[in-house]
Amino acid sequence: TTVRIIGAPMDYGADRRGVDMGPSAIRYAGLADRLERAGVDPIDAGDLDIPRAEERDPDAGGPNRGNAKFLREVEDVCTRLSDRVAQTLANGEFPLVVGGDHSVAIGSMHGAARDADLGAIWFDAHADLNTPETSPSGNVHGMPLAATLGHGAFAEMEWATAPRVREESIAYVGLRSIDERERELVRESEMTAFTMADIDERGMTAVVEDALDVATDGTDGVHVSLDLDWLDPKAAPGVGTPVRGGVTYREAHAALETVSERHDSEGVLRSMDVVEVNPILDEGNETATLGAELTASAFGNRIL
Ligand code: DIR
Ligand code: MN
Ligand code: MN
Ligand code: MN
Repeated sequence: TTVRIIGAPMDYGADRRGVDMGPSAIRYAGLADRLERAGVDPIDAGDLDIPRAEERDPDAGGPNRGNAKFLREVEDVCTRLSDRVAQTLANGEFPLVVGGDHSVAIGSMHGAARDADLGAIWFDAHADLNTPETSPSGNVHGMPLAATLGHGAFAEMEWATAPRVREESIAYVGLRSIDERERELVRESEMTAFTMADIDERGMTAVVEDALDVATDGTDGVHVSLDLDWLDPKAAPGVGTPVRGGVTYREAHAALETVSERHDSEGVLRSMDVVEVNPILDEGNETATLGAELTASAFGNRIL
């Protein structure tokens, strides 16, 4: 497999500046070498060109956009990212998107679902289901799944909505911080939500096997979205919105190893993103290193 590394140094979607340095930090942590050792062929396609947020007006999108900062800029980046991802797949390569904040996932999934029915596994502390109408923060990184599903104002945004991603093909793993409006939506939706409590009770491997069943059932492939705040802040301090009580270092590896085993036997993986690493908040680049390690685990890296 050829894995094309697409850097997306986007920080429009998050409040804490610095997440735009995520792609550099993850590369510096040896992403390409680790992938090579895992047995795949990495090609580093460099970064998308993304103007600095300080040169932009967060409210330039206008009032009809609701409460969603830098939505115009996010649209521009995700439109280009979607094309890059779709092109990568058309060339028979695997798109690995390295963020940047989680709003990049809108573009990754849009591109990966252009010519395929796409399931998704969402490794995240958060539900990412807010819309410009419901968001308490106005940060688009809390909205990517709502955008993909065309909720609220996103229904009119073709650059965001991916009709070939269906609710019933989405599984959350590790949820523990959900806004009030999101809680109702997750309960009412056909998405499958495995919270931290499910992991406590059943163990990571069993939960991820179930998540894989959900995301592969009736789809052509699975998108894995890895938000580093999924992990406990002790293991991954370099994120903008840390939440206590997260996944441990070893549980995280077990999860991605489970994905890779299913991929080896059934070829289920289609695309992946690794997001929310903020080197300014990190300690000795350990969160970026973990992002690189976990990606290698997803592609088959093993202890023995
Ligand atoms: C929060 C935080 N729910 C928001 N979301 C984050 O701003 O909408 N997602 N951090 O990963
Ligand atoms: Mn997220
Ligand atoms: Mn998160
Ligand atoms: Mn819906």
